[in-house]
Amino acid sequence: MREDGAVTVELPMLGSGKVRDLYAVDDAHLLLVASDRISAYDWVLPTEIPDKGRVLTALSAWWFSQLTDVVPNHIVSVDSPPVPAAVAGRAMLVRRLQMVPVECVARGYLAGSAVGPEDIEGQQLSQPVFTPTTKAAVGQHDEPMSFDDVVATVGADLAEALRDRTLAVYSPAADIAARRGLILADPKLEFGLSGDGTLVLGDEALTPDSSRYWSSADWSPGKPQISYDKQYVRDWLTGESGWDRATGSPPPELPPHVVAGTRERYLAAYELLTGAPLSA
Ligand code: Q0N
Repeated sequence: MREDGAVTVELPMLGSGKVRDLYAVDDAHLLLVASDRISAYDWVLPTEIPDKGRVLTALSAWWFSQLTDVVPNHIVSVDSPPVPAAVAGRAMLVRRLQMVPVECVARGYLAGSAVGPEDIEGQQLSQPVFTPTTKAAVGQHDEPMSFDDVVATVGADLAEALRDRTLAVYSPAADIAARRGLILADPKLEFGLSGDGTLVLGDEALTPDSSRYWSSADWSPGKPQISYDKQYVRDWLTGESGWDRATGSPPPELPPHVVAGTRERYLAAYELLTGAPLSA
């Protein structure tokens, strides 16, 4: 491990997102690594959150296992070889898929840019809606796609399958979250096709980085809802820290108490959902 805590994985890197990295293992497998990096307000913050990568990888793997009857997924293993020791616990060995270039959102509640002028921030929709977006490159924003846009991109059959599978995943996932006192507002799913044309759930799934989670007890439509995990760090950034994000200057380092508080929230979200603490 390097002095700054970064690790090198001796595999060809295929891509890197704000908080995750993807490596090639062989013709049929990839290694998807969740880092401890955290993003907020479109920035990757300069301070890492210890255990965040392990929490998100374990949570994603847990969700995949909860949903095996609803959708096949790309996971092969989380902790067995050939996962390099340097990324143990936060790397997922996955089957290589042909990814579908659509971000599939199941929207049960309105939040963020989905809130129109006539809408109430945080309101529940009478039924969940498929609201796909483009997959933007790093630094760009995903743009809404109409269903016809999806049809034009992937064809009618696949567009319908994406919509149906996305909504089919939402219903049991939202029920599971609700039993633990959490609202799953708008999960974003990525699908791929396996060699035989089967639609497979890929990427990370149903983590707080890819879906808004709200505490049911605190839900109060008409104002922005408190995100379970990141609100703490956002509040510090826009308050106490003195950072003025309007100037375009990068966010400051997080002080130890904010790192600790944020880490605890990620661990608590994992424990609340799965019913067990993350193993050491
Ligand atoms: C894949 N992404 C997007 C940056 C980009 N199972 C798979 N097979 C083939 N390709 C992909 C997967 C998966 N998952 C997914 N790009 C390629 C997401 N990221 C992930 C992290 O790094």
